Amino acid sequence: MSDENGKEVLFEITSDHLDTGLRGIPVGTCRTSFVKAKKGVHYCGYPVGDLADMDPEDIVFLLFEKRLPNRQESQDFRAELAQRASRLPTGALRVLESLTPGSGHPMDWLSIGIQALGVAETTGDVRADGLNLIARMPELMASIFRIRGGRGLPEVASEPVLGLVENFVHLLGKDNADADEMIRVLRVFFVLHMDHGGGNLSTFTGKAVASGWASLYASMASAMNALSGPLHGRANQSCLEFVQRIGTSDPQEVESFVRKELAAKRPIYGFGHAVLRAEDPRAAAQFKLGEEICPDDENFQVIKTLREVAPRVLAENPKITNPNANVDIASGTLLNAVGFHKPEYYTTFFGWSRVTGIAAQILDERNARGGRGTPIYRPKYYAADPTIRRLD
Ligand code: AMX
Repeated sequence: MSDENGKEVLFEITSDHLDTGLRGIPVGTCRTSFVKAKKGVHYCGYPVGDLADMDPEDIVFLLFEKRLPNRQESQDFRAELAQRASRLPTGALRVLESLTPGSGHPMDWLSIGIQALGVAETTGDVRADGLNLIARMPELMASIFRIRGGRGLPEVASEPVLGLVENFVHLLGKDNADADEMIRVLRVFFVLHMDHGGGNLSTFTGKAVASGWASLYASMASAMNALSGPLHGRANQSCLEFVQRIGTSDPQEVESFVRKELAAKRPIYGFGHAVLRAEDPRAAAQFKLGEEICPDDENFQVIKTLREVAPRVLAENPKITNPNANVDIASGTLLNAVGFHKPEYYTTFFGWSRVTGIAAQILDERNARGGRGTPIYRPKYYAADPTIRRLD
């Protein structure tokens, strides 16, 4: 359908769309990724499941350059990231030392840490700032884990040449055999969570703030604050807590637990999605990894049963548009199985990964319209009283 000027009509807006959180309303275009209702997220055209086992650095390159690197480019890009990480203004991380260990949520620390890095060094070049932040995230993440846990800044020197995930694990002081499984799980987690279209709350927030020409760091800190909410990124924390409450992998007992939760009007964590209408391929990729890493883990047994039982029960309610497993069903179980036993940190892993997609999208919007950038965000609100409704 076209309007009187011959422009394609994408969406008809009625008063029913007001106060629905912009749900489904077209806003812009996204060059890094799109989400298909049945097939999930695609990064620059690649189904995310096909990328899950690749080097995270190559996926960072993909989201920035819109193509995978060749072997030489891959090596050069890793070297570039290592070089950027070596210029970390380490004093910025000392801001975290002024916080009381154990206080607040780790996502608050992540946001403060990103802001502090921005205070120490913002170039104003969005690409450089984005890549600097990506390069510096492993040290920031490890510092949050250590300082918030009361152990101070990492005792070992950062070794960015190891790779983003590998350096983080090294900075945690885990250079033993357990580190290999930790690295394996984190690498897959990292790739699967890097981007998810343009309209999810944290990405949208980051781009909205950046549209006023706030710095990349300020925009990213805002995005992380958006991600911290329990309806958004913090669901991965809630999901493991939920799985641990079930405490059995017996199908009948799991079904009865699910029914009781629904009767009590509580969510069945790890199921449902705003956009997807099938099982999330990111869930499938993590189940596959779990079969290799921790097939006998108690929580893994529970989520395997849940994956069979919950969709059938949820599908009995016609209001639930997607009764299938989402990305959060397995991530907490895998992280717990390889040694990350505190669910409150799981959203920081999500945030760490998402920094890449958000930075790449902010860069794309800054470069839009021949370099003039996407205009400052300004959706329209109507007066709540219909008698005085008019355009603002
Ligand atoms: N458990 C219980 N109720 C559910 C449900 C679930 N897993 N999934 C959907 N519903 C309910 C909704 O709460 C809504 O109820 P309401 O009409 O009373 O408000 C109704 O079914 C219709 O919901 P919907 O249109 O199918 O989904 P939505 O876009 O409103 O919600 C989501 C999507 C993810 C918030 C929801 O499925 C949910 O709460 N899931 C459980 C929590 C979870 O796993 N969150 C992580 C999602 C992945 C992510 O984005 N990080």
